[in-house]
Amino acid sequence: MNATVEMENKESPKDDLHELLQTLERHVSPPVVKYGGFWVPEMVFRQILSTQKNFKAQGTDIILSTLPKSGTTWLKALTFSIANRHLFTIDQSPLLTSSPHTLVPFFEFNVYWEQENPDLSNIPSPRIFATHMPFELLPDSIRESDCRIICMCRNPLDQFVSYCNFSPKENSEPVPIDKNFDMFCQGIHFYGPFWDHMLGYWNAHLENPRKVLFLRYEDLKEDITSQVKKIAEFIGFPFSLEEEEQGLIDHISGLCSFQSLRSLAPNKTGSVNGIVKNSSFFRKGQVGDWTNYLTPAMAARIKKLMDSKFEGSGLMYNT
Ligand code: PAP
Repeated sequence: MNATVEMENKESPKDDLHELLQTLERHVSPPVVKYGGFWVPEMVFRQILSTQKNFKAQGTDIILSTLPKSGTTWLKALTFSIANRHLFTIDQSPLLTSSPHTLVPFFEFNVYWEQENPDLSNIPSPRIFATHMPFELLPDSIRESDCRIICMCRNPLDQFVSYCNFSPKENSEPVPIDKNFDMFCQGIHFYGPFWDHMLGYWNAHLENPRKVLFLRYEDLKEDITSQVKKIAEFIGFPFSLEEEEQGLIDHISGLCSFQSLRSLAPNKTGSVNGIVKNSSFFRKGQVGDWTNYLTPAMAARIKKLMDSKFEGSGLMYNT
C-alpha cells in the first residue's frame, strides 16, 4: 500500500497534512515518522491526528493500549467478555461469530480509518476502544475524563520476535530479524521506542492506578484467573461470589485462550480493513519464543538496553 496516498482524505486538508509531514523526521523501512517523540506508522498518521483532535472520551469508556504484538487480541477478547457478560451467556458470545478486532475497534485502523470525525455517541456504554498510541499522544479528553485505560505490555524480546514473524497477508514475507534488530535497539519501530512507550504508561499507572491499569502478557499466561479478576475490578464490573462459583471466570478465560480463539471461525477467515488477515493474529502465543530466533548476544543487548532505560523506574519485564 502507498502510505502517502492512503493518508489523503477528502475531509482532511491534505496540504496541511503534507506540510506537517515535510517537517517530521521519517524512515522508509519501517515507514514511520517521528511525532511527539515517537515513531508512528506513516500509514496511520492522519488517523492519529484525527483521534487527537476529535475523540471525546466519556467517563465510562475503556481504552485498551498496547504496543503491537503484545497481546492486543487477547486483551480485547477478555475485556469485551468481562464488560458485556450480563448481555449474553458464553455460548452466545459475539466472539463466536466476530473477531475481537471487530468487537473492539482500534482508533487508528478502524474508528478514524476513513472518517475524520465519526459520530460515536450512539455506541452503548461501556464503549471499548483500542490503540497502539503512546500515553503521551492520547487525546486530552482521555487523560482528563474518568475513563479507564488498560495497558498491556510484553517482554521486548518476544514482542520483537512476534513483530518480525507477523504475516498479515497471504504472500507477505517475515521481516528479517537481522535487518530490523539495530532499528529496534535504536527505538525505530512502529510506535517505538519500546522503552518510552512502556514508561509513559508505567508512570501514568504509578501516578494514578485507578485510571491506568498496567498488565503483563506473561502474568496472564501464568495466572489468568487473578488477572481476569483484576481487569473486572478495575473497569468496575467485579465478579460476584455467585459468578465465581458458577465458574464464569474460567469460562471467559477458556473462551479467550489462544487455542480457543484461534479455532473459532471468525478468526480463521476475513481481515481487518481488507488488509490484515484475522488468522495472522494467532501465531504461537507463547512466552519465550525469542529463544528460537535471537542469538544470546542479541538477547543480552536488548536486556542491557532495557535495564538501563528502566533503571530507577520500578518497571520490570519477565522473559
Ligand atoms: P496486534 O498486532 O493488534 O497488536 P496482538 O494480538 O498483540 O495483535 O499480536 C499477536 C500476538 O498475540 C501473537 O504472538 P506470537 O507472534 O508470539 O504468537 C499471537 O499469537 C498472540 N495472541 C493472540 N491471541 C492470543 C491469546 N488469546 N493468548 C495468548 N496470546 C495470543
